[in-house]
Amino acid sequence: MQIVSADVIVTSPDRNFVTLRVETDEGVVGLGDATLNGRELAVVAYLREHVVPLLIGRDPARIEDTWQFLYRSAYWRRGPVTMAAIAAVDVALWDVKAKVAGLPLYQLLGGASRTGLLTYGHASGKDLEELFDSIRAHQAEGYRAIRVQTGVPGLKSIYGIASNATFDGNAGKRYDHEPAQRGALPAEEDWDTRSYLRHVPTVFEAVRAEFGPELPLLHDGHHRMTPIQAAQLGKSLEPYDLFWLEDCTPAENQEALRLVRQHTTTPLAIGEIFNTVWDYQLIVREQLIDYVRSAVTHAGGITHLRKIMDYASQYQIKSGFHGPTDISPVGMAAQMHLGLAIHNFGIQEYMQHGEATDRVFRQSFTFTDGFLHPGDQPGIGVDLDLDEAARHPYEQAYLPYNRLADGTVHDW
Ligand code: EZ4
Ligand code: CO
Repeated sequence: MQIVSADVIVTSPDRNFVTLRVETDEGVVGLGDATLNGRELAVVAYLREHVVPLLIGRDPARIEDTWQFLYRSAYWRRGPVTMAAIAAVDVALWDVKAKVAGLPLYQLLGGASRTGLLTYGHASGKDLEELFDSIRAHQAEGYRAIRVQTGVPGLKSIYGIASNATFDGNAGKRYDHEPAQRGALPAEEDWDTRSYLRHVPTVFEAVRAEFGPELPLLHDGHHRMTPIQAAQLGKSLEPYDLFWLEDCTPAENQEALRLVRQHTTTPLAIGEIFNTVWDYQLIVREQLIDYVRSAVTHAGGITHLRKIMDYASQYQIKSGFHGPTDISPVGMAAQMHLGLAIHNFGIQEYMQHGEATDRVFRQSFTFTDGFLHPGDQPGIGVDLDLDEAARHPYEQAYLPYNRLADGTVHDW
């Protein structure tokens, strides 16, 4: 079999998505997600200009060889743009292979290790009342684990709080929670770590008092703390028994987590902005984390994320794959198959996409009582409606950024 075409499709139903669509001489179609939130067109150019010409005529069955060829022949390794592009090719080829075999992808990855994937949803509110309503709404939808983010007194806008979205087709509807905003410039948010560190434990105390000790609770620090501040937060949250504290430090410096780990037993999750196993090398070997936050879409596809998870498994570290709405239905489906197959699955982040997105990407996964299952359609189980996709052209959108009270740019 040969690859005869590889097209990069950019569509913006509720938000921007970049999809690679590979087709073989036997008419088998494979899809891969290449969406890099706020920098989408860089991956489009990388694929169209430098990768697609290399795919034509290749044998789609040679997945590992294609991965190594794209990674090593570029010479310029790693990085979010490169790894998202390679991931898209990788997932598209796994989709083709599984369709040719007539099997859902998870069967080729070793078969199901569980009956479904435990998920967590994003509850948020600017104050406790709004937050409690949001937690109850998520429980009513079936979620059994909840991420909790709230406003901080004195800060105007802050990461993680759902608002009534103004996206086309979703106007006035809550769209939990999409930080990127359409427009020519990124939005500016404000930040004060000391206020945050004082406020967050009071929120978790209130949530435990209202919802009891059983409900698994998660929190995302979104890279804003220094190691010693992160250690302080981890300690102050210990009485509330978090499932995890996510991205407490930026962790480009993996050693930063040593200090955090020395001071707290709050479980740590990190890695949504990492893109290779080398970003995890030290923190896995020294057991400085508990959960891997990478997504199939940003960490080199099924082939590479599986290697990260195999490495992590030696140290009892589990998956917590990144699953915000900027992971497309194609990327979500791919990581559902991987999560179903690996032994060291932990939890899957899951936010529902908007209705317009679901019309562009026809999906076969199920979400029942808080558990996802990718379904049993051959391949990854997603079809792309090209006509629907064409109805939603790309719209520029940026993630926000932070400034401190004195005007200094801070990690967002
Ligand atoms: O900010 O997906 O855990 N989830 C997150 C997300 C990220 C966005 C960036 O594109 O941190 O909300
Ligand atoms: Co995060």
